Amino acid sequence: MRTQVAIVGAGPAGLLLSHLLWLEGIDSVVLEARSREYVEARVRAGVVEHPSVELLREVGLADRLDREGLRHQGVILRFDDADHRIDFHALTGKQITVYGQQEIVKDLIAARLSAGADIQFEVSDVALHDLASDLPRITYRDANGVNQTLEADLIAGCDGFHGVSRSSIPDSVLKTYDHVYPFAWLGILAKAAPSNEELIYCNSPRGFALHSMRSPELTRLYLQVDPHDVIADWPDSRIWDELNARFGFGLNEGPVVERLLAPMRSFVVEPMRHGRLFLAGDSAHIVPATGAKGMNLAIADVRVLSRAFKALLQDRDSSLLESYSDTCLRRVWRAEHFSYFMTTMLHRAPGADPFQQRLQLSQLRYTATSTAAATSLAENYVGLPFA
Ligand code: RFL
Ligand code: PHB
Repeated sequence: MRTQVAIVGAGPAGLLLSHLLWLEGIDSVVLEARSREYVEARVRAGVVEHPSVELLREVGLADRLDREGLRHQGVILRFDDADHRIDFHALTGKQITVYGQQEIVKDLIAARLSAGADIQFEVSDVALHDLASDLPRITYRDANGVNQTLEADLIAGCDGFHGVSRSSIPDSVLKTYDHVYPFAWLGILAKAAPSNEELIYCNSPRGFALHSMRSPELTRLYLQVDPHDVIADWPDSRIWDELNARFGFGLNEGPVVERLLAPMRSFVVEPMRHGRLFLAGDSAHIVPATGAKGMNLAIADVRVLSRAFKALLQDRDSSLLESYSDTCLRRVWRAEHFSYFMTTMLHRAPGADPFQQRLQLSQLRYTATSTAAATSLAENYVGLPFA
């Protein structure tokens, strides 16, 4: 088998890249380890930033997002038992859209399949070969257990943090930046009406909590927990008690339909390329979820990558591919900084001394009361313009 671009991973990065290439008349094949049902049901991101929404609209993928997405013009920072609203619209003229990542994934899969795309689900033993040559290829076993070889001009590694693409690059080629936080997030999806119209990021003496949502009937909630906790430590009653204690008011409660534990990590590899393999999204970088940037970065990466692939394949111009990694890393490091800032401002680090706690409170008060500080948070949160 041969294609122009082989894409490993059918998350937001891989599927959107395949769509953007198709719009330019470039063929791709997407290889995905999981089933279609699994990737369409995987609950993850919720916040889509302004530039991501504009891009999805431009490329014909936002009909349902525009109908069902919830437009939010601000978020609440809650500390000292009081709400402090950051008014994105007043500060930046922009807003965010709350629309589940798995809805974007469903929309992308539907659009790709109706255009006749080749997305192969449930593949295994994916291995990348000859990346430094002009004839890279991927071997894998298809869903029927048959061994296959896919040759391509270019390979996009969109297979997330635990994928095979990044680990196919020799260690000596990559510089890795890694920071692990001393806490994790316990997330739940509950069949309950949201308790507030907007997101609430809450810094309480008991730890961080976040109130988000997916629809007028579904609330998404997160708690800062110990990274060694397991889900079994958190029966529903303990989750609701802790949420109510941290927010300081009674939330609307309902059956918990989904739960997860997510470690908090910052991670970047440089460069996001080796020979004919280009990394995009979580395969190259991870941010703690407090800034709501991971999926948005994946979208920004493949916007740059699709243009660079087109320049090479159609115009024989390699300059955009040469600068791909540097171009993406500028945005990645801004998001890394913003996510670190939000995370350290809002969580209680175990063992933080009173001096650090006073600094944190001062930063929260300054952000909530200074137009300059609030604007900085707002412009990063709604998403800086694409370069
Ligand atoms: P994904 O979504 O992980 O997709 C990678 C795909 O590759 C497949 N795969 C393989 N396929 C073939 N062969 C292999 N060897 C493979 N190994 C893996 C996987 O099955 C999968 O289908 O990466 P992508 O496309 O780069 O997208 C990144 C986003 O998923 C991620 O950054 C976001 O979910 C992060 N995130 C958030 N991002 C936002 O922009 N806004 C948010 O509000 C937000 N909230 C969140 C989040 C992530 C969270 N968790 C669970 C870590 C909230 C949470 C709790
Ligand atoms: C979510 O709705 O899942 C969500 C919202 C904001 C974040 C992270 C996750 O910062």
